[in-house]
Amino acid sequence: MKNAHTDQVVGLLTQHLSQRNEEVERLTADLKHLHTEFNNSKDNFVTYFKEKPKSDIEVPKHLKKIIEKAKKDLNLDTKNFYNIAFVGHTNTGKSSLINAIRGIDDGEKGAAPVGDVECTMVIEPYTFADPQLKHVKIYDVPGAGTISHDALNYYR
Ligand SMILES: Nc1nc2c(ncn2[C@@H]2O[C@H](COP(=O)(O)OP(=O)(O)OP(=O)(O)O)[C@@H](O)[C@H]2O)c(=O)[nH]1
Ligand SMILES: [Mg+2]
Repeated sequence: MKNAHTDQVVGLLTQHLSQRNEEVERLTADLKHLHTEFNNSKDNFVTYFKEKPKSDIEVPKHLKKIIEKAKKDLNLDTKNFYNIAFVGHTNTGKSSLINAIRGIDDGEKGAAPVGDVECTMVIEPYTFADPQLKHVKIYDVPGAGTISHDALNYYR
């Protein structure tokens, strides 16, 4: 009787373990897939940006003045760099996203400051340690919808 009971318990445990194993195998396959996708995206990113821009940006006539001012104020070099800005409402994760893309933790030296209260106060450029991305600058921009940056003017 005792043996039959033990056999039953062992049987149930074996079945449980086998189900868990299948789950782990499924998750491992998913992770591998995500890893491959991530690497492919990163390769595409690097391939696209590794050479400097072929030409300077084309500025529509009516924006020439404002672009010239922005270039001067931000020391913006559109001939040698791809300049990418992250804009959006405050507290929506712009700075966190920049840190993630650059592969550094929030709070690490050189990371964009991250926080729950209006955090980024001035436009700040960030570069990549990877020499293949030496022609890319990403700009962390203050968020909209605050007293200092009201949403209407911000998006304009
Ligand atoms: N749950 C969750 N929280 C996030 C995510 N990304 C960022 N956060 C948190 O959201 C808060 C604001 O993140 P920031 O990256 O500073 O947001 P921001 O858009 O740069 O904010 P401003 O500089 O004020 O414009 C922080 O507490 C982050 O930890 C996310 O994907 N999910
Ligand atoms: Mg920010």
